[in-house]
Amino acid sequence: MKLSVIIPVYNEKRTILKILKKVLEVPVEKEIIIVDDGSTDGTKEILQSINDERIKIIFKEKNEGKGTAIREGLKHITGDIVVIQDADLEYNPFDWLKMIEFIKEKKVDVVFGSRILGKNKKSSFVFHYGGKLVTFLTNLLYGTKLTDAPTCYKMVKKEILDRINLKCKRFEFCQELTAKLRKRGYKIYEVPISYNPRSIREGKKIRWKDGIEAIWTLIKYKFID
Ligand SMILES: Nc1nc2c(ncn2[C@@H]2O[C@H](COP(=O)(O)OP(=O)(O)OP(=O)(O)O)[C@@H](O)[C@H]2O)c(=O)[nH]1
Ligand SMILES: [Mg+2]
Repeated sequence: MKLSVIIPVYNEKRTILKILKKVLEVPVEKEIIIVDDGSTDGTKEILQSINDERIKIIFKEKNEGKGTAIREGLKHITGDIVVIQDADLEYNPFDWLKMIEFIKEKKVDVVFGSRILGKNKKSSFVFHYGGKLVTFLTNLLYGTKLTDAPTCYKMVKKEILDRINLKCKRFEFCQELTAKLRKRGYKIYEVPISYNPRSIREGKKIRWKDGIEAIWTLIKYKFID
């Protein structure tokens, strides 16, 4: 089972090489697709200097958001299962091993990595409770029993993604994918993962407006597709 890793990146010069090194170290058959979203802080130049046949890099001219970058990345994948990896160091790619094991052993299609089940240090107040609210609404609207709906680690079989038409532009990727998986009847399982939250000062780009968009996305896709 080959894993396709999509790394959307925007202005992450401090962490991009560190996370890439970790991603390469994970002992699993994989392809790595980085989508640079018009970075202006030097990330683009760092990526341009990489010459490694294991890594495919797509450069977008202008910044259009994480969701657009992921959709671009999805056009290039050839693996059997897909995961999104942020270009910061909040998530640990070695957690994929547990997730892949779960998919293989239990013969399931979708596994989310839960930061809540993983008993990690909490993010700052707004991010922590914002995440809880999004999880609560997801469970309410889509009949799930998730503990961490907005997790970045959503591992899905490619054949299922092929049946889903995503329209997201920014961070609402998470909610659109969850909503559409559920509307097509897929059960979502969770495994505990580790999480090392960063602050806005350390480069976090998500804001309260993205929380509103997340909630709106959950409501919208309940009624349309
Ligand atoms: N392609 C692209 N990536 C972005 C953009 N904004 C943020 N990212 C990337 O998305 C990832 C997550 O951004 P963060 O700011 O850490 O936000 P987060 O709270 O971890 O976000 P989620 O995991 O998406 O809920 C990082 O790898 C960023 O570089 C953007 O405009 N375009
Ligand atoms: Mg992050």
